[in-house]
Amino acid sequence: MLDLFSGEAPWQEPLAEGAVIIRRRAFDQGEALLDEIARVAQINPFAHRITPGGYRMSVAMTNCGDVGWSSDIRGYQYSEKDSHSHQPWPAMPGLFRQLAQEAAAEAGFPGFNPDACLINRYAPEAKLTLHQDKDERDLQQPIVSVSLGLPAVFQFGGFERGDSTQKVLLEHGDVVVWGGPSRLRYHGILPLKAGVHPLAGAFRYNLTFRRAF
Ligand code: MD3
Ligand code: FE
Repeated sequence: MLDLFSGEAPWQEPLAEGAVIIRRRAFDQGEALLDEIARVAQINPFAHRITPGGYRMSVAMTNCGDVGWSSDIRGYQYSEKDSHSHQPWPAMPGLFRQLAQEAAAEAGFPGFNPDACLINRYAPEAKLTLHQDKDERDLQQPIVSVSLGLPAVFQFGGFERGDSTQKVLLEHGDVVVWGGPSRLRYHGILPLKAGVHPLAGAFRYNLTFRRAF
C-alpha cells in the first residue's frame, strides 16, 4: 500500500515534480537550530536589506556559510563577504549542514553540499513577494528550506509570474526540498500573521540551504 501518512513524524508530502515537504523533519532539533540562529546573528545581525528598486525588505536577513546572499541598491548577489560589514559570514553550524544534507538525500538528492545558508526572519506583516531563485551557478542543485517558529502561508506558482499558485502552510520543523523542475518555480510568503510561538516568540525563521558557487 502507498503509505502517504504513517501517523508519525516526519512524513513526506509531494508538492510537485522535484519538490517534497518533509513535515516536522526538524521539529526535534527546533530549539538547537534556534540557538544556532541566535549565535550567527550575534556575529552578523539580522538586517532589512534594500532592494535594487530602493525598497526596504520587510524580511530581516543574515547568512552563514562560505557564501551569503544580500541585496543593496546596486543589486543582489552572493559573495564571500557581507557588503555591509565587509566581514566574511559566520561559519555554517555542523547541525545545519547535517540537516540539509540528510533532508536532501531523503528527497532523492544525495551529495548535496551547501556553501550558503540564508536566514530569513519574519515579524508580523513581513512577506516575500513572488520571485524565482536563480542567482545560483548550478540550478541542478536543489534548495533545502527549514521553517521554524510561527507558521506562514507559502505560495507556490509556476514558471511565469502570472501563473496560478497553490497555498501551503509551512509550520515549525517543516523541511522542504526544491529540486528538478520545481527549482525554478515562482514562490513567496504571504504577510505573517501575528502570534506567539513557544520557542521563537513573535517570529518566523526560515533557513534556505543553497549551492551558490
Ligand atoms: C521554491 N524563502 O529565501 S522557503 C528565499 O520562507 C525564499 O523565507 C521563503 O523564498 C521563506 O528565497 C520560502 C521555500 C523555498 C525556498 C527556495 C525555493 C521555495 C523555493 C527555490 C525554488 C523554488
Ligand atoms: Fe526564494
